[in-house]
Amino acid sequence: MERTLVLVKPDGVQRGLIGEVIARFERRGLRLVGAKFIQVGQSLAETHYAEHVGKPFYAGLISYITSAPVMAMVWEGPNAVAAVRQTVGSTKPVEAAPGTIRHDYALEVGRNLIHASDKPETGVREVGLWFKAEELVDWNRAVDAWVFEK
Ligand code: DAT
Ligand code: MG
Repeated sequence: MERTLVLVKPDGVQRGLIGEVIARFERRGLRLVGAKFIQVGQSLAETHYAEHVGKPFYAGLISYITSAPVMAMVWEGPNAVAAVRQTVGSTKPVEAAPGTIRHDYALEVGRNLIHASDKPETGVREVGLWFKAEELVDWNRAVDAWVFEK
């Protein structure tokens, strides 16, 4: 089953939106397999955002993600990466489709509430970066057969 990393970023935590984000993924049918509430250090932030080194917004991005606690989660399901990105919405909140999290709760790209892995390979890398194997739970829900076709 495909897995994806989701972070409720510091603005989402401060604004009391952790529950709202979780509720949307639960309703979508995705299965939670790991979660932790952490203060992100410099080194994890830099490794996570390595692809953005050198960009004009890089310094602001690192200070934003390390500025207050984040809620880190792993969600799984068929096409979990694409499904979560769709529910999250476009990077710039004013370009995000109505009904997406970024549209409904954000205005600025530098305060866009949430991170989600962008490709299945990124999901594998990011889940491995943020979670130890023993922090992830393999489990079955009673409703799985009504959400997952196979
Ligand atoms: P996403 O978070 O949708 O995967 P990304 O990986 O391109 O977007 O960028 C990571 C974060 O960096 C993004 O959530 C917000 C910030 N960012 C991206 N492009 C930006 C820009 N043009 N100006 C300011 N911040 C930006
Ligand atoms: Mg990204």
